[in-house]
Amino acid sequence: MSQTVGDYLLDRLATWGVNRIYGYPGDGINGLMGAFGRSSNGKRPEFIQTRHEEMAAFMACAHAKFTGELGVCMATSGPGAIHLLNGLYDAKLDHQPVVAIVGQQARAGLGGNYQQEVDLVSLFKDVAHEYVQMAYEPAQIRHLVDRACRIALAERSVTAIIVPNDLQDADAVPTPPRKHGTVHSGPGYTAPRVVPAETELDRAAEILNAGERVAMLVGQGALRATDEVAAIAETLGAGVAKALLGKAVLPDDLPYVTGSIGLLGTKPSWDMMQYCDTLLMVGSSFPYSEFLPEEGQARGVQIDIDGRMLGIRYPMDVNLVGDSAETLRALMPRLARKEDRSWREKIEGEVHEWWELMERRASEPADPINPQLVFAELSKRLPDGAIISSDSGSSANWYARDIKLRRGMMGTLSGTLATMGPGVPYAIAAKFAYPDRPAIALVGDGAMQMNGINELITIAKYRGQWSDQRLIVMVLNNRDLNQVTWEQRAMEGNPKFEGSQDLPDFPYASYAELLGLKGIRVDSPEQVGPAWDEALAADRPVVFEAVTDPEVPPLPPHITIEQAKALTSALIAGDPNAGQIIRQSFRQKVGEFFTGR
Ligand SMILES: Cc1ncc(C[n+]2csc(CCOP(=O)(O)OP(=O)(O)O)c2C)c(N)n1
Ligand SMILES: [Mg+2]
Repeated sequence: MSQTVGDYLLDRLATWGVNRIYGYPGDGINGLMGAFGRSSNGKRPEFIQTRHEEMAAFMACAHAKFTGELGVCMATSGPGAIHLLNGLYDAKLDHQPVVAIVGQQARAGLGGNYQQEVDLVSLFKDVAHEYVQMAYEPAQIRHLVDRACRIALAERSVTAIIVPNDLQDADAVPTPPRKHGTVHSGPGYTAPRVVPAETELDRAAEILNAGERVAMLVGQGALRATDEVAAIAETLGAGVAKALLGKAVLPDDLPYVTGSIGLLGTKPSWDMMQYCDTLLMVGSSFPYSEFLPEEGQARGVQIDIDGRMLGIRYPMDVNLVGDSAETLRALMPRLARKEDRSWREKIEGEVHEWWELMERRASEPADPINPQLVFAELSKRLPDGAIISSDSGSSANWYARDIKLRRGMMGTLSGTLATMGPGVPYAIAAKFAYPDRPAIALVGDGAMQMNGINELITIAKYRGQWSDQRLIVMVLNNRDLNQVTWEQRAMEGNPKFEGSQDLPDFPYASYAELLGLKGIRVDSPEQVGPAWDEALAADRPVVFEAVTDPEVPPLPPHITIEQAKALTSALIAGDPNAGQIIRQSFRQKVGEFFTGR
C-alpha cells in the first residue's frame, strides 16, 4: 500500500521530534488513526487516548510547559475540535507551543451544511491566530506541518491544521512537484540567542546600580535562568518575588525569596513592592499592577523575550527584549555589588517571619482538616524531582503559599486563563514526559467533578508504561466551589449562594480503588502526615482525599479596607456559615499581628 497523507503527516511530525500526540478519535480523523495503527518502524508518534479532547489539549500544553518542546493534540471534526478549545486557550494565554490537528468533513461536502460541518478556520482564528490552515491538497501537508510546528515554537503560540477526512486517505505527495505555485519547505527550529543592544544594557545597569532598594519579579520566562537570577539578586541585594508560573525559578528555601505575589501571594512580596525604589522584572506578565509599586515610586527595568509583553504592567524606564539567562549574564559585569545590605536583611527577616506564620496558620484547628495543613505536610515530604500541578481554586492559594519547591522540582498551573480542570491532565502529561519522576496534582473537588474523576481512568489505563508509579492526585474535598465562595464574600460583599456553590459529595478514594488505584481518605489532622508517607510510598497511583474545612479563608496577603467591609456586609447579610468564618478569619488575622507588624 502506498503512503497516505495520514501516514506522511505523522511521519513529518516525527521529523519534528514529536513522539506523543494526545487526542480522541472520530470519523473526521479515521485516516489519521489508521496511520497510527500502521506505525511499523516505531518512529511514528504514540497516540495517547484521553477521556475528552479538552484534556488532550491540556496535556499537550503541559508537555510544552514541562519539557519546552512542542505539544501536539488531535481531535475529530465538529464536536471534537470544539472540545479542544479551552485547553488550547490555556496554552495560548501561557505562551506555550502547541499544535492542534483536527479533522473536517470530506472536501466535496464542504459548504453543504453537512453533518458535523463547522467552520473550523473561523473557530480557531482567535486561539490559533498565528497560524490556522485548512489542507486541500496532498502536496500541502509538508509545508503545513513544517509551518505549524515552526510558528508554534518561534512564537510560543498555538497553531492549527485542519485536514478533511477524505484527504487523509489520499496518496501522499512528500515532495511537491517542481513547478510554479508549489511550496518547498524543510523542518527544524532552534531558538536564537537574543540579547539586547549594549547601550540598552548600559542604561539598565545605570538604573539598577543607582537603586538602593531593588525588588525583582520573575516569571516563567526565567525558568531556565535560575543561576543568573540568583547571582543578580545577590549582587543587587534584592529580594525576589515569583509570579505563579515562575514558582520553580528559585527554590523557596532561599532566604531572600519572598514567594508568590498577588491575591495568592505573600506579605513579604507585597511589602517589598510597597517599599522598593527599583523594580527588575524578568520573564513575567503578572497581570495585577496594584501589587507592583505605585507609578512613579520605582524606576523599572524589564526583560522579556517577547517585545509585545514589555511595559504593560508598570511604566518601565528600560525595556529589554532578550532571553532571560543571556540578558542577565550580559548585565552581570555591569553591576556593582551593593555594600549596604540593610534592605536585603529587612526582606530576609520578613521572609523568615512569614514562613513561621505559614506554619502556625497550617496548624490552626479547623473542621475537620485545615487545608493548609495538607499542603504543609506535603511540602516537608516532597520527593526530589517532584513535578507538581495545581488546579484553579483554593488549592492554587495553598500551592502558591505553602509549598516549598526545592531545586530540581517543577510546578505549574493554568496561570493566565486560570481555568478549572488542568490539575489531573497536567500530572498525566508529566508522567508521560518523565515516567521516572513523581508527579503530584493538587485539585479541588469541583475540578475533580468537572473532569478529574474521568481522567483517573486514563491514569488506570496507562500507568503500566510508567517506571515510577508515584502519581498522586490530592483532592480537597470541601464540598464547595470554595475559591469563588470567598470571592463572592470578599469582592462582591455577597453571602455564599448555596445554590451555585455547594457541591455534592463523592467517594474519591473509594472510586480510585474501583479503578485499581490506591485510595486514601483523611478526615482528621493527625492522619495527614502519615497519609502522605503512605501515598508517597505506594506501589501505584494514589487518590489522596482530604476532607477539608471550606471556612478557612484563602485571604489575600493584605486585606484592603474595601474587602474587609465587603466581607463584613456579606456576613451581616446572612452568610450560612458566618460563625465559623468569623472564628477562622479572626485566628488568621491575629496570627499576622503576632509576627511583629
Ligand atoms: C472552567 C472554569 N469555570 C469556572 C471557573 C471559576 N472558578 C474558579 S475557582 C472555582 C472553584 C473551584 O472549586 P474547587 O475545584 O472545588 O476548588 P476549591 O476552591 O473548592 O478548593 C471556580 C468555579 C474557572 N476558573 N474555570
Ligand atoms: Mg471545592
